[in-house]
Amino acid sequence: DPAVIKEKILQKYPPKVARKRAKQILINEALENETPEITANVRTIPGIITMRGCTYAGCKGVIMGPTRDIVNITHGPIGCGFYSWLTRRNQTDASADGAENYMTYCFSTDMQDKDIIFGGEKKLEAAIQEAYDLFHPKGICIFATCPVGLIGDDIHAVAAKMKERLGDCNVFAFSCEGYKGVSQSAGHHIANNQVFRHLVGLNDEQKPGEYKINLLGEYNIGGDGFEIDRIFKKCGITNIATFSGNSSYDQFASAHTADLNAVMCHRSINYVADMLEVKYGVPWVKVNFIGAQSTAKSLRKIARYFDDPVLTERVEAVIAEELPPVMEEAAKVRPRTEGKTAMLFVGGSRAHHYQELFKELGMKTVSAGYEFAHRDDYEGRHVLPGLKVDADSRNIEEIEVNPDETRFNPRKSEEELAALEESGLAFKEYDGMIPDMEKGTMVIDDLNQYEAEKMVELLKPDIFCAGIKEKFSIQKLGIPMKQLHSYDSGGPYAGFKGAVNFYHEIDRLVNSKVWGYLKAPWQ
Ligand code: ICS
Repeated sequence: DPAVIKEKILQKYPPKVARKRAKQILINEALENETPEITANVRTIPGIITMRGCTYAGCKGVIMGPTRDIVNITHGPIGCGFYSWLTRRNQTDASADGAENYMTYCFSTDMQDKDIIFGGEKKLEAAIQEAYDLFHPKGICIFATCPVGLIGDDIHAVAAKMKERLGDCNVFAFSCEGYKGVSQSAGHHIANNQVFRHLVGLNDEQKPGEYKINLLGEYNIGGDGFEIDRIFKKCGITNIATFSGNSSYDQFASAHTADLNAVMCHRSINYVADMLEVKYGVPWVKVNFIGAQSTAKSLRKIARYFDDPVLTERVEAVIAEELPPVMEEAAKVRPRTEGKTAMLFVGGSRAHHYQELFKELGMKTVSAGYEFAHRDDYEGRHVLPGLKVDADSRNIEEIEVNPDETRFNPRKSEEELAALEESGLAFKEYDGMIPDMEKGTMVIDDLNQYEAEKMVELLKPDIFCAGIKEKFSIQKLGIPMKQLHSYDSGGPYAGFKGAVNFYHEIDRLVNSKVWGYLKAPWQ
């Protein structure tokens, strides 16, 4: 009984903490057409070992990290740069002629005590100059870490000064101090704002190709983006820019020339989707390429938008060719996975998206939650108008965007959009994770170490999915653990080929005999 489980988890806390956590632990008992309310995007209670990361991680590591030809300089102690350096296994393809790839380097000002005391601006200036002299990149981005905000280094002034001095290099900075928001999520927003302000729209050149889209919120972890691009190519869909897996400076600069934004990770990039729509007139739809059926559904969504029989036919042909063998593979694995249970605790999207792959294996997600997503990612975007702005969210800049005087160009007329909506294509819409989960399942926001272990003890799932901080504590409980941030050493798991990889990986994990030999502390 989930109510008893919730009670058992809360028992351990002091009353005040229990009251707060109770609002973030939700038993999914949605009535028809009604989603229960959860508390999200609030501070972690001090003393609790959260699964979350920091604002700098969300800005530098998540949004800007996967771009190969921008030099990303961390202004701060060396650890911040080091731990955000490719640990997420975001891949890139730099095989094209003249393509630059700086992702294999870790750039940092390596702040020392004396920089904290006397200021680090000169050191930052020197670092930008050194990076420029070595690589002559198109762009250099500067990222603030906690001490930078505390001592008051003006990274934006340094960036502006260096941009002017260098002449042919776009230098801009992010005030993404780790403590700036309650989680990584604030860093996404800060990154979205600055990329939109300083980079999107710089290249007006029309790229060749038909059916031009941007794929927003796909970070090419374990090569996911490569598989999605393979499918797009086969369908004849042109991907102008991915934000930001396998991306380049020029992709960002050209993003406003696409005719549709397909939003994969709603949490991290919805700001860019909204800004592109307001300034340039590009509509957006939600997609999900995790799960073979979801992939087919998302391709059909894109085809419906362009509303061209040529594209629709090609998309249907690709689905007819690629989907059946994937479902055959699922059917082969299913007898060994059917009825097994999973728990998914990942950042802001995957805890939802990966439930699709488990469904294809006949597995049930008994509990899931996000580290840092907002209420709209749980309950759907209809809650947006009612969201309270608190001191922490007010701390993150909202930039005002207006239609571009010369380049605003609505891709579809009001009537066309209305007709598409009528036919079932929802624009600017995301229904969130909760409505997709079965009744009686548990949805937990900002899960912590203690709760993770308690959940495993009480519900004994067949697999637990989270990140590196959880990996070994869970495995020591005798439960197989799959990292959904970095995919351990696996992937891709997106698209059609990725789904097959995932089926085999989960089959291997949940049916391994080794876990039975482990003794959990309660045994
Ligand atoms: Fe989006 Mo880890 Fe993405 Fe999501 Fe985001 Fe992070 Fe990763 Fe996780 C992410 S952008 S780094 S889908 S690629 S910050 S796995 S919300 S926590 S679930």
